[in-house]
Amino acid sequence: MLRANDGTRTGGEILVDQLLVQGVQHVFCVPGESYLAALDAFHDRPITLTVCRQEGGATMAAEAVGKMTGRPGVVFVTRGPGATNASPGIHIARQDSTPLIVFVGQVARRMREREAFQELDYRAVFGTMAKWATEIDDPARIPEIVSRAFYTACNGRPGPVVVALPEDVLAERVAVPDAPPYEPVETWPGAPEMDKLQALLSAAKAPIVLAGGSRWSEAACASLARFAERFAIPVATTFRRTHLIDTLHPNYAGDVGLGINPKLLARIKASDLIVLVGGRLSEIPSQSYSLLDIPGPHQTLVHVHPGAEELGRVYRPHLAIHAAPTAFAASLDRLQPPDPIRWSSETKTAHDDYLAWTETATPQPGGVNLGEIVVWLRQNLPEDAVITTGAGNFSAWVHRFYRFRRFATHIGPTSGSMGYGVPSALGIKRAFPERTVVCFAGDGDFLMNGQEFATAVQHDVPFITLVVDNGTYGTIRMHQEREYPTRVVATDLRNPDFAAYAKVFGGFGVTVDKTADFPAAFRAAQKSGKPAIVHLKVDPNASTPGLTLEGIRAKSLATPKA
Ligand SMILES: Cc1ncc(C[n+]2csc(CCOP(=O)(O)OP(=O)(O)O)c2C)c(N)n1
Ligand SMILES: [Mg+2]
Repeated sequence: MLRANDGTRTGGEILVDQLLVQGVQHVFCVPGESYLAALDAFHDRPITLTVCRQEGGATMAAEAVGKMTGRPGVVFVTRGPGATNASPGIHIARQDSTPLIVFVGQVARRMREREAFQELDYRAVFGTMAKWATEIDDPARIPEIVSRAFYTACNGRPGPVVVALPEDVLAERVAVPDAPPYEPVETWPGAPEMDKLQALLSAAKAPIVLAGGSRWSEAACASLARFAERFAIPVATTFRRTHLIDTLHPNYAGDVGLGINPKLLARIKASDLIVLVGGRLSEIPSQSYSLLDIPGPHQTLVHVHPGAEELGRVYRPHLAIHAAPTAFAASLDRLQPPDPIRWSSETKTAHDDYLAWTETATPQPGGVNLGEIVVWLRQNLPEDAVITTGAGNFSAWVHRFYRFRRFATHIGPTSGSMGYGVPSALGIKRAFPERTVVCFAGDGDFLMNGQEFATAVQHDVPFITLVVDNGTYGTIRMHQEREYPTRVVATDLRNPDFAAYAKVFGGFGVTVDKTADFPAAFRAAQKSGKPAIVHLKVDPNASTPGLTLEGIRAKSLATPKA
């Protein structure tokens, strides 16, 4: 490593060495002159740097790695416009409870407070979005602050940390030792809480587990599945957390998100004990806060969450368990099921309801049936394939018909941020090149971060993007037809040829306008070994798996407005 003979290192070197100590292997960035000394330190150090085309994409790629691994994703962006471009990724990490560390350039210390070139006060700008926003004033404190950034991003409810780096702090040389690596802080349930949970389970007639949030692991998911079997208890997953249990597990009851199976909704409402593990039951899974009464649900609510501040925040739980899902799941083995178990046959019905709801694609107008494509993928992709999505109605077919089998195979923004699918696929395929990675993007969604397709080509990261092109911001059109039928405004899209887009960027592109042509197109995309786009021409009238735009419009016109 580049060290001066006097034992000093630049702030940039200290910083990147500290990332190595913390076990960081992948960093995403868009370069800036504000952090040249840190960039220079990457030159000689064994961290894989992925140079992106826009900071939103870079930050989402890093966030996806954080989501997948439970360890902080790391991104470097320049000051001012770089930082504001990064904000959607920071917001996703916030809402999705993902550990993320964003290093941002800053003007030199001697220029601060003059509104120097691209100067921002990051503590103020990200104060309500990040878990912690700070600035390093002294290169000798870099190890301390980076260590704290890792602890803060990961402990309790994980989230984003923003660390601003004044240019001269990075260039200054000091002699300072590295800090030791962070150790994840586990939060265990106490014996009294587990005893109370035992008593509640023993008294329940119709219990259900809702699994969500972050701080899960493969082992925790296995423990949850074991508990589900021993207790014959149904387990549902919350919005975009479908990967927390094998969907073909006999106790799996379905996805509590947008377009929920009405039978599952009724089942949760009729349950007498809800064990909510890891999630917050926020607006989308709670069906706009209508699922449980606020603040006091009429069902008995057990809320297990790693962030103490989330317990009792919206729902007043009968039993609050301050624990990470990892530790809670590991504690489940010591609970004993009642004998006999009163709800076994209901659990079987719950899984049968899930299977029936997802078995066969619903009919759709137009030549391409997205549901049939998702069913084909679920039958043909390896179990550990990772599916990423952005936001838009196209994702409803993925939620309904894809059957996730393994932990961390479903990577989507619970925050509903468009533009997430491509950069998250980039981040995951870059960090896990052996995995098959498939991105679902809407036509609107894709072009919010489609520039990162160039990053995929540059770094040779061959994931496959399915661009679901219905020529509209379909979700908003759906809302428009419901609220203001026939008054279409600002939702039509005139699109490029997305297959040609892939080709001119140096990737593989193919267009599909008939469902039957999809398998061959997908295989050709795989065979190309290149980043690929399969351009799916979908009928705009196919609004959701269960509704057409025409149907939504007709219903709205027939309903007198209050
Ligand atoms: C960053 C961002 N901007 C705007 C929205 C609002 N929004 C939600 S869905 C949607 C349309 C999505 O269009 P498209 O990607 O084409 O998917 P479709 O709904 O047509 O399947 C919009 C504009 C959002 N969720 N995120
Ligand atoms: Mg669309």
